[in-house]
Amino acid sequence: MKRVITYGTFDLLHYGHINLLRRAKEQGDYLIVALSTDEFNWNEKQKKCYFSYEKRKQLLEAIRYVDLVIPEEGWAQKVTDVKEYHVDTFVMGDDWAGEFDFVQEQTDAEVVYLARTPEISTTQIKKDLKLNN
Ligand code: C2G
Repeated sequence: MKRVITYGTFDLLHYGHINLLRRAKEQGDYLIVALSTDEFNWNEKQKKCYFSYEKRKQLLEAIRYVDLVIPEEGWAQKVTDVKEYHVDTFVMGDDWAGEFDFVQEQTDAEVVYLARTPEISTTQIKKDLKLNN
């Protein structure tokens, strides 16, 4: 069974995320999503999530492509995650291209960067909502 992992905040969940998760699942048979915790988002990414970790986890677990959701609590867990979960393929959107090549050097996993879905982002959604209300 080919195991895939990907990381992210996934808040507000939108079709760009779904496109990523669908293509990540196509890389194997079992998809693990390491979901950024509220603390990690705030302390490391200065992102204040609209939905809490528990709510974002619930949303992700309802997606047919997702088999397991685990917490992402820090930048440094990727190599251990890949080893602990016997991951074959590490997937991220290409806005991260090159940032995680070390995973391929330090583990047996292949690192794959997939094209982001253009035009959609949480920032854009928030901007549009502000404009239209
Ligand atoms: N994504 C995408 N297309 C978009 C928006 C996002 O393909 N229009 C992808 C991103 O490239 C990423 C995933 O969806 O692979 C999750 O996006 P975010 O929730 O914004 O994740 P990010 O904050 O980049 O966190 O350690 C890695 C970080 O946790 C990644």
